[in-house]
Amino acid sequence: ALKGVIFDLDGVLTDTAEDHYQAWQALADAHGLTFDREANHALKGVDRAGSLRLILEQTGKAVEPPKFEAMLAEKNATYVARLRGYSPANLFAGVERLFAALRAAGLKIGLASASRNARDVVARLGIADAFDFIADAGAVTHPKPAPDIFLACADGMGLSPDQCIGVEDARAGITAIHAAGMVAIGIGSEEALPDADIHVPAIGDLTLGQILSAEQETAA
Ligand code: G16
Ligand code: MG
Repeated sequence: ALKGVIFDLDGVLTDTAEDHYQAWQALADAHGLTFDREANHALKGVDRAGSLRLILEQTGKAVEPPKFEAMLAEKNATYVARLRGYSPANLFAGVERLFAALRAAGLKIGLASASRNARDVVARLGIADAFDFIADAGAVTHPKPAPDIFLACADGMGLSPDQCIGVEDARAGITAIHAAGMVAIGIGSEEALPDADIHVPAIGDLTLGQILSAEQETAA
């Protein structure tokens, strides 16, 4: 039976996905790398180093490790500066209502973000205390699309993977949820997330009823 729901952060609970994009765009512009909003889709849910590798591949450019590390730091500095403006007003509509419904149903709530800034973001959003467990992206071996962060989150909540369901807005994240043996709820269109088990346009549209029936359909 379902015992826990594990949420992605960027693009699911708040719109940091846009700030990640703007920070990568600024880095690309400063270094003459080929990048735009379209190319950014491939980066969603992908960790920091993996994202830069993708951008460099697209440009057909290689950089030495010290320069690579410096570019990661530069992107993160831009991103962190953008986070300073974050407050509870940046929490997507409907998140608190959904969390309250999950709690009332006795379900645990977990966070499985690829972001090393995740703790800071949820603190700024005012929801740090809403989670039974926040998985540490810095502590897992393989980033999404590997299952590690979702498995670590289930484990941290004291649950087995088959007792959990995952919520994601990125293809890499949906793949990670499935690799962890969990049902995957996609926030976004069927075109954007062809592998998700069910789709809702935004987190505010997701109900406890949908979560429970998604779990049952796939378990049957
Ligand atoms: C997020 C974003 C990615 C970002 C990654 C790492 O993952 O979707 O675009 O590259 O975190 O973030 P940071 O550079 O802050 O460590 P998620 O899993 O929350 O969607
Ligand atoms: Mg995301």
